Parts: sequence; structure tokens; C-alpha cells
Amino acid sequence: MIRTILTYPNPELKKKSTPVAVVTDSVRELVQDLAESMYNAPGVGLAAPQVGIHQRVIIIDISGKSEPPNLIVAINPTIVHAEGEAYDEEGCLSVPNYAANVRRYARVIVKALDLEGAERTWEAEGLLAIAFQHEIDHLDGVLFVDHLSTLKRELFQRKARKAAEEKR
Ligand code: GNR
Ligand code: NI
Repeated sequence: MIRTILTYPNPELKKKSTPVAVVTDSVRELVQDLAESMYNAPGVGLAAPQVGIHQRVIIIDISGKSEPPNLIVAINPTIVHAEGEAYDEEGCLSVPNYAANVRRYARVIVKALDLEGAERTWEAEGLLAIAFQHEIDHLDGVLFVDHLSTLKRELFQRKARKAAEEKR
């Protein structure tokens, strides 16, 4: 089932998500819904709180349009090592019509549970490393615009308020 993706400034996006205790069929159903919603959007990642489910579940697929899909499912993900610096443009399905450069770690090692509840480790760099950091941020109620300088964030907020006013 394709779920509605919540958008800024919905307060649900600011809440911290709870770890998954056991990877059950209902978690697998949630992942299925997240995948349908991400591919439909389309996006390169999605975190459960973006559809209003405050559980620590993220998915990522950075494969290109002409490549076979490569879905990463990470339950209770944690960054166990991070190094280097990246500064690349990000967007977010929960922050439509806005993009900005964000400072991130260039390389991360992430541990998480997979759909069978087994522990998995990913060594990521490039877009995958950025996507892991972006999605794990969502689990802590953090959006990429929260990483901007005060000036850039205020410009973003002004633009968002104006866009919301024009819609009503
Ligand atoms: O689709 C998405 N693209 C993207 C581009 C650069 C950095 C991060 C992302 S994630 C985003 C999908 C999304 O909002 N996931 O939470
Ligand atoms: Ni996002």
C-alpha cells in the first residue's frame, strides 16, 4: 500500500522513533509499504516516520533508473564508524521544492537488522553514505534543513511559509 508522505512542517516529523523489539510480519508489511511509497515518489530512501510510523526502520535504493533495483532495509540502524567530510546537495520527500548543500560524513559503517532479524553491516561512501545519514536523522526527528546555517534555514522557513500561504 502506498502511504502518504508527511511534509514539513508536520510535527510528526520532529518526533523520535522507537527501536523495533522483534522483526515480525507487521514490520515486514511496513517495509513493503515503505518500498512501494519510495518507488512511487520516487526517492532514493524513506524512513518510517515520514509515513507517520515512529519505528526505527529505513529503506534505501540508490540504483539508477537503468539498473536493477537494490533495496537496502535497515532496522534499528546505528552508525558505528564515521569519517571524512562531504558537502553535497540534498533533497527530501518531506521537504518538497527545496534543495540545499549539507555537510555530512563521507564514509560511514552502519549496523542494523535485516528483514530476517539478522545483524548486517554496510560500509558506505558517496550517495549511499549520505542517504544512511539522512534517513537515520529522520528516526531522530531531524530534517536536512536542520543542518543549515541560521541564515539559510530562515530563508527556507520564509519560503515554506509563503508557499503554504499561497496554497490557502
Ligand atoms: O529522494 C531523496 N533524495 C536524496 C538526495 C540527496 C540526499 C538525500 C536524499 S533522500 C531523498 C528521499 C528522502 O527524503 N528520504 O528521507
Ligand atoms: Ni528525507
